[in-house]
Amino acid sequence: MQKNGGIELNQWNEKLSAPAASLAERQAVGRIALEHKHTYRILTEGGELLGRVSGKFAFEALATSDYPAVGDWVIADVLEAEGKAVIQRVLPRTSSFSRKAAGFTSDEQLIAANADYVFVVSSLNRDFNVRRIERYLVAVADSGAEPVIVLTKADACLNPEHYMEQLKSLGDLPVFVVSALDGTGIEELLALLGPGKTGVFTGSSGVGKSTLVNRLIGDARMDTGGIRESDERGKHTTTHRELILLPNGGAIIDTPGMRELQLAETEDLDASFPDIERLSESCRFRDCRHQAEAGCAARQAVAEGELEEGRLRNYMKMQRELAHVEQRAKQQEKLQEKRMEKRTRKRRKGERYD
Ligand SMILES: Nc1nc2c(ncn2[C@@H]2O[C@H](COP(=O)(O)OP(=O)(O)OP(=O)(O)O)[C@@H](O)[C@H]2O)c(=O)[nH]1
Ligand SMILES: [Mg+2]
Ligand SMILES: [Zn+2]
Repeated sequence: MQKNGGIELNQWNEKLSAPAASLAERQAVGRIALEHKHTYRILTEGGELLGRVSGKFAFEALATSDYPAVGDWVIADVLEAEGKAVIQRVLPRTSSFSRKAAGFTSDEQLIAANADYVFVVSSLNRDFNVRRIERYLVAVADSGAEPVIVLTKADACLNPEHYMEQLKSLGDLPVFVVSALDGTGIEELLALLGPGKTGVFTGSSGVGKSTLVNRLIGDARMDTGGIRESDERGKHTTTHRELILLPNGGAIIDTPGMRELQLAETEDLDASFPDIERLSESCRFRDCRHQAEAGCAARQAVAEGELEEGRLRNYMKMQRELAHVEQRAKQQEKLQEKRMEKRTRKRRKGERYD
């Protein structure tokens, strides 16, 4: 049953049936489809609602990631007459795909919650960059979702093999070659996104994420934009993350193209670079930085053509970034502690004069 663009709950996560059964009167389970200025568009069985978090929710939320994100399942009080909702609770996430928030914080920004697949989307043209894909894979690795590589614009590419070849160094990953124009690979993508499954498109601006969403739903629902001729980069057409229901029961989350994906503190390179981690064990020095140290097994593997130099460099670059983010997080923690101490001291002083 789908009414008013409503969502059929029982085909989704089985875990949802429990909270759905214990709902209070005038409460509903819903899924966050969009967020704009702290207002959320929520898909429920009864249709779409606009909602905000309750005062208690806002009071208790400590980090940005405590707030609902696109893809989240929530429990909300429904104010039927107004078509509005007040979000009380976010249900436990099965996955969270995030990045470091912009600026000096070490805060994480949730891109999508409860996705089964993160589709790392790249176009088969000059904008293709295997090292960029490698970086996205690090962010997917600790998300709880499965990474899938999607190569777009197959219709405009004479030699997809040239690009496929470069992906080999990333290990064994599912790769889809698609075209939103002539329909190549669309059925295969849809097959992954059956009832109860959610995917999220991520990748640079202009790679064709929104065009692909439109093709998947067979409707020009998302705005799409052109690309610059000079470098085939996009114009940042999509500005909001949005979850869209697919006719065959799945869901896809479209996201704005990113300039560069910033790694969050929690990220760990081991999972994405098992080859380099393995080599490191044979380096003479335990804390080898694989730069100019004697007896470096990683360098030797590069010299022998067993490891791509670009891959090793990318690994080292991300290692430096993560060290930096971690340091910043520690500094912030200390600052926070000091603030709390000061507050407690002030309060005690106050008490004495009471
Ligand atoms: N030839 C060809 N062009 C495509 C295809 N898919 C998308 N494009 C074109 O690529 C351009 C960018 O497409 P969008 O879908 O807006 O790209 P996007 O990834 O959503 O970009 P942002 O929203 O900025 O992140 C548009 O001009 C599309 O027409 C395709 O399969 N083949
Ligand atoms: Mg877009
Ligand atoms: Zn080494």
